[in-house]
Amino acid sequence: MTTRVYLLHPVLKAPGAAPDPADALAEGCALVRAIDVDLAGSAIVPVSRPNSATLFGSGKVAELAADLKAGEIDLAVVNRELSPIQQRNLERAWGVKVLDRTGLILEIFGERAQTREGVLQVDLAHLTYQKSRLVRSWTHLERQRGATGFVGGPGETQIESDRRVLDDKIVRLKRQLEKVVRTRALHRAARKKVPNPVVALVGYTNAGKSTLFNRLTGAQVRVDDMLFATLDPAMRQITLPSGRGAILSDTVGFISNLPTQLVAAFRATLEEVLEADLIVHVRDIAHASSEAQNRDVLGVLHQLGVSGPRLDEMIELRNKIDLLEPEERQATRNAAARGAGVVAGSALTGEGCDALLAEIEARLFRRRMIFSLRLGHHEGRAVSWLYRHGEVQGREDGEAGIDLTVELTEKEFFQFRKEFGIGAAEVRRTARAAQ
Ligand SMILES: Nc1nc2c(ncn2[C@@H]2O[C@H](COP(=O)(O)OP(=O)(O)O)[C@@H](O)[C@H]2O)c(=O)[nH]1
Ligand SMILES: [Mg+2]
Repeated sequence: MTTRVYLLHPVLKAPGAAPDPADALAEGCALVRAIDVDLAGSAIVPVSRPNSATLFGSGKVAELAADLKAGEIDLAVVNRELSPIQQRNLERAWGVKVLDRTGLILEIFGERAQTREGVLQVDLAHLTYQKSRLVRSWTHLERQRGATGFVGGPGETQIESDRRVLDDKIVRLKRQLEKVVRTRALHRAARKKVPNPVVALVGYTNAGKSTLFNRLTGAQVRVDDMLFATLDPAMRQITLPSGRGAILSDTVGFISNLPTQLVAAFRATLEEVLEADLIVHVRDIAHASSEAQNRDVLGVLHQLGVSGPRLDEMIELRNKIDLLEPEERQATRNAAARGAGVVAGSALTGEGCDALLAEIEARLFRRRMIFSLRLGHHEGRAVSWLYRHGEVQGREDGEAGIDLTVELTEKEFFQFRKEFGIGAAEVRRTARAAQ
């Protein structure tokens, strides 16, 4: 039985530029769809004066209680931060579990974190979130106790010891994280099991990544269920126009107004993108903030170390052109046709999907690229592999190892990495070779 979810998007009267409620609601829905639940309904709820105990006014709380009951809802998601008290009161009033925005995002990250580092970062964010809830409700209890003259008692002791347990866990996690960041061995081992090059979809939540993922992988049969069982469920095989295979990876999307305490966890889950052989940036070209979103994504990718030629290789899908006015749609098609690595289309109607697959194939398999890498003196087998398969254009034998500049196709490069377990992030693609 899947969990039935109802999404509530509260709109507070606030001065300044608030995001379009419809866009914000759509983003919230895409976030809910990112976890394994059934989105039964959603609503925009205007809040004229936020109630500190329940956020919504008492009439609204009662009205929503009836709606949730009628819809047989198990989980209500409020697309905004709730105080611990608001969350608890709403759970009591509605008789369902209530998750706020931070809690929802933590759920998504928890399901998606793949690397050891990603998992630890998410756990850390989760504990910190729990701890902040404890601290705040503790202050609240203390205030109550002050009012009644009641000092000490089991409540305080319990919360104090809960906090200590959380603190201990946090310290332990931080230590583990330090260790993990130093070694990438596990990561490499997992990588070697993947039989094909990996193409990662990045972009804002609600841009259409999962729709595209399902469209491109929908008709595909799993070649080896056992193999894929060990992979992220958001990774599936696709067949390119020539019949060659690749693995498509649907990553965690960028989230507007990401709570600051979740930034590290978000970046850690995105680090898998660094290991991908090719990145496809899915953009919602019909979104009012499309340009700002584009800048955000490029900025974060840059900070993660995706830059230079690796960024040049990235494909940009201008998605949702079906939502544009005919004239604008044609202009977007024309602009994409002129730009290298730019495809215009619609994951919903399927327009442009063949062009996208062709572009993926071209970038993965046809182009020869120049790679620079350093190998250890003991890695003679890897060095001779490169001489056999590629064109070695430069070699310097130094104390730290052998620096090689070699021309390979992406496919050959991928085979090399698979055979010798070298991460994509450890190699520099210095330039694109002549075709
Ligand atoms: N009109 C239109 N809607 C789309 C298109 N692609 C995705 N959508 C819709 O946009 C919403 C978010 O899509 P989703 O794939 O979940 O986005 P994600 O968060 O990037 O994975 C869904 O309601 C999709 O049906 C498109 O090309 N055109
Ligand atoms: Mg998605």
